[in-house]
Amino acid sequence: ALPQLLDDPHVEERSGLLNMTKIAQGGRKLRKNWGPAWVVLTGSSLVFYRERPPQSASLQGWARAGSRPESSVDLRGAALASGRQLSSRRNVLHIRTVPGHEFLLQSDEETELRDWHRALRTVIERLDRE
Ligand code: I3S
Repeated sequence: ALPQLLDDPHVEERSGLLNMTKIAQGGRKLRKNWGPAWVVLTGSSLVFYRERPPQSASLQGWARAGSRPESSVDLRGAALASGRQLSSRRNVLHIRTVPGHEFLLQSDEETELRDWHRALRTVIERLDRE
């Protein structure tokens, strides 16, 4: 069952609390609006929740209990880069998806953001090979 589990695009790869702002929607520039988000990386997408799930709940249980993501994006073909030029904040990542949705992710913890960078790159490269 393990290989099947690893292939499931909905399996969670990583989750955590990050600062996030959208900067473009469908290629149209948006005004920044930084705020905390609970971010979940699955095998194929990045999902944003307004708040973190209770420690006790599985993501599935939480979703069944009625919690809906604020937004989610398909990572297939997405571009990942440093957001250094796009923000005065430190430790910023820039993601642009194929439909032209762009956002920045930021953490005050350098290692935390580096781990997110690595996890996102792994997922995006895996999707590129499919
Ligand atoms: O890229 P910008 O325009 O310098 O981003 C800053 C602004 O969006 C600012 O909001 P207003 O211009 O709407 O007041 C935000 O408060 C800042 O956080 C933005 O810059 P950083 O460097 O934090 O991404």
